[in-house]
Amino acid sequence: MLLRATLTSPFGRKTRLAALRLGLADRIKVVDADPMNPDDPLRRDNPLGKIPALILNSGQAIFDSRVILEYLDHLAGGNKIIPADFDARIKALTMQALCDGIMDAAILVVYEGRHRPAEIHHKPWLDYQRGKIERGLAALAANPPDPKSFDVGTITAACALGYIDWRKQVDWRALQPSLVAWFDAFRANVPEFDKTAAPV
Ligand SMILES: N[C@@H](CCC(=O)N[C@@H](CS)C(=O)NCC(=O)O)C(=O)O
Repeated sequence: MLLRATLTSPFGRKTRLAALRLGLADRIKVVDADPMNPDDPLRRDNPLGKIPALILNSGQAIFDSRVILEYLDHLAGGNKIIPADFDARIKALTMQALCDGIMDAAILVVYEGRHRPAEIHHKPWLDYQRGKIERGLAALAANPPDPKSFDVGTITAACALGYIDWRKQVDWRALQPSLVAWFDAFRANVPEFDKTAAPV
């Protein structure tokens, strides 16, 4: 299978981390993708031009990261990163949605700097996105999942914190100090997490 992604994408990291931890990484070749390049096959495989996209051996392309995690869970036998128990499943999926939303807002903050000239950066828009990040982090800190659990919720929470650590859209460690212990506990429990960090 091919995974169209970059090593810096937090959504790509969700899928690389899950594949590594589930013992599926050797079945997946990561191919660097450039969403901005109209000639990149990414747009053929995902009309939205977003990464990650997983190309199955049949040629079928699946996206987004949530669907890829569902697929990896299925390949690994099920009930591995998406709990079979209904209540646990809804909880994990909601945690994933919360942390995907934090990452969406964090990416928009980065894109404002990357894709728009400095003279038209719009502070209210950046504040609006940072508000989502900060409220999301507060919600995560108020009700953190078990850091010993490896599921779509904790995977996404860790990838969100790792991404904001790197890009510094907000100072999450100062805003939510209790999450530092959570993050450290997850990293200790899941050594594969640090192995999937963006190269420096
Ligand atoms: N909901 C998507 C979000 C993916 C996403 O936003 N990926 C970013 C890179 S981290 C991207 O491809 N951005 C390019 C664009 O939005 O055109 C997922 O879960 O995979």
